[in-house]
Amino acid sequence: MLPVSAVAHANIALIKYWGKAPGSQNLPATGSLSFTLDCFFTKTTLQKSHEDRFILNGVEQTGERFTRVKAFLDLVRVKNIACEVISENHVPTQAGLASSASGFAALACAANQFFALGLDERGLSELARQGSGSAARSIFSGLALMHTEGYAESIEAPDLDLNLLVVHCLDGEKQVDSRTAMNLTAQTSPYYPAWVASHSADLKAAITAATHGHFQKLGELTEYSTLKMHASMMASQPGIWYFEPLSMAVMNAVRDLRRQGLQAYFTLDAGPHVKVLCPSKDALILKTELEKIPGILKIQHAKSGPGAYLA
Ligand code: 2P0
Repeated sequence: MLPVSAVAHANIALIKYWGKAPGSQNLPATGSLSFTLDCFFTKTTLQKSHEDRFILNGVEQTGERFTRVKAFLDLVRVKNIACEVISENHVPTQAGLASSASGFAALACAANQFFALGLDERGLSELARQGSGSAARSIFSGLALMHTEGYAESIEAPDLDLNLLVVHCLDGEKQVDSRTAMNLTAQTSPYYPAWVASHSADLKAAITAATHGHFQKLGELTEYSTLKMHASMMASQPGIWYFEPLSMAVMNAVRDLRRQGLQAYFTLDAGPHVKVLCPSKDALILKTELEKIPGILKIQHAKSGPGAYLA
């Protein structure tokens, strides 16, 4: 068996996934809508080995990270073949920038070829989901719609000009991983049922906005979804928040700039970084203005990225 390499790009949800359906299949409690980015990706090589190993950015992984990769291999391997998984993350690992999405999407794509599984895009998406929910969306380019049934599909939005400014607010890995945080939210937050109950209306409205090219409406729903998600996790016991003072400063600046006539909407995931949705015409001026906030580490301008592919 020859080694197989695959690349998948990270995605950022505009309408968030936060919480799982009961059961062991890693099905989401809600759908979601995401945007695959050009600038962040994972390249993964799968090859036969004498034992399972996971090497990430040149470092052999143990503990939870290895356990999740091994469990994924158990789903796909044939004839008990042991594998070495060698990944290069061109996205900060565990910083709330969707490294598990690109990671498991790349691994699913490589495994499909390596073990000759014969999966189509939907099958690949379902497989990637079992590694990480958000990974199901990274199989696709541009906008991807995740269904509660556990697979994603591409959404065509020809009249939308989407850009994300990724504003890096703090170095380092997050304190609480998203899986732990979403499970705690589901178990303890009184606002979680309201999050789930109100989600499908947001998702439906966002799909309509995207497919009709209504940038402003999609932006408003993007901010709404992220604030609802964070509000529900803040009401967990103990409360969880990923915002840092700089994150708040960027969120305030985005709203100020919007009042000045620019089109900009923020979203935050399980980390302190702020992503700002904007059209191309406003990207440069927004980047220039946001870079003036003291303490900002860097701002990357992301556009639509490709779906997962063999490399
Ligand atoms: C999302 N996040 O929709 C949401 C928003 C983070 C905040 O999906 O347990 O790593 O592996 O299915 O996909 C992060 O959670 O969780 C995530 P698992 P995942 O992008």
